[in-house]
Amino acid sequence: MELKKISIKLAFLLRHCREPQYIDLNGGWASVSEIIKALRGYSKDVDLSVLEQIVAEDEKGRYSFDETHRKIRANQGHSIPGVIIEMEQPEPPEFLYHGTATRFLDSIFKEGIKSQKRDYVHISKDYETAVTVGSRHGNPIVLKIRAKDFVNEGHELYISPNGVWQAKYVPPEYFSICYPE
Ligand code: HQG
Repeated sequence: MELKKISIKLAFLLRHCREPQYIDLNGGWASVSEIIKALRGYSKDVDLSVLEQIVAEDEKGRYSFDETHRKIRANQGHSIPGVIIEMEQPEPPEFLYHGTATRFLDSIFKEGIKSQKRDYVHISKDYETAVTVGSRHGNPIVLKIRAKDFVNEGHELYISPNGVWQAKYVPPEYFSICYPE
């Protein structure tokens, strides 16, 4: 089985799988040997070196090992309730971006940007990344978020270990439609 497909299964196990419960909620870590066992159900060739290659080559840095390589986790994107990944809260740039699809706009402007099934709303550092994220859902559109004001006015904004900005919720007063310059 090609690495891309194994990586998709790995993302499912580490971020979304409820049954069986592999994940230590505190830190989001899973045992590498358990994960290898589970992935062998899909491809009998999976071993530590395959996981090491996936972790090293993932274009978004989705996963990391602990220092012993006995534990592995997804750095963000979980839907498993209660997973706590320690995240930093650096000073944000003035603006950040959220990519979505045009069909969600009415609802987003009414309700704000919600995390939906995931633990956090994912926020991109640039317009281009946001277009890519939004395209996954249909006709993309980018919302420009007043990130500095958001934080200065008491809201929490985090950055995941692989550099994705995240918030629990973004109220409508902090964003507007962003058109390319
Ligand atoms: C939308 C990928 C209606 C929201 C990407 C989004 C990203 C609303 C969708 C990461 C809404 C949720 C996350 C509201 C939010 N009404 N729709 N009030 N509030 N939405 O997939 O941000 O490959 O959970 O705009 O690169 O698209 O998984 O989030 O369109 O970084 O590593 O509801 O997933 O990374 O969709 O993507 P998602 P997302 P990975």
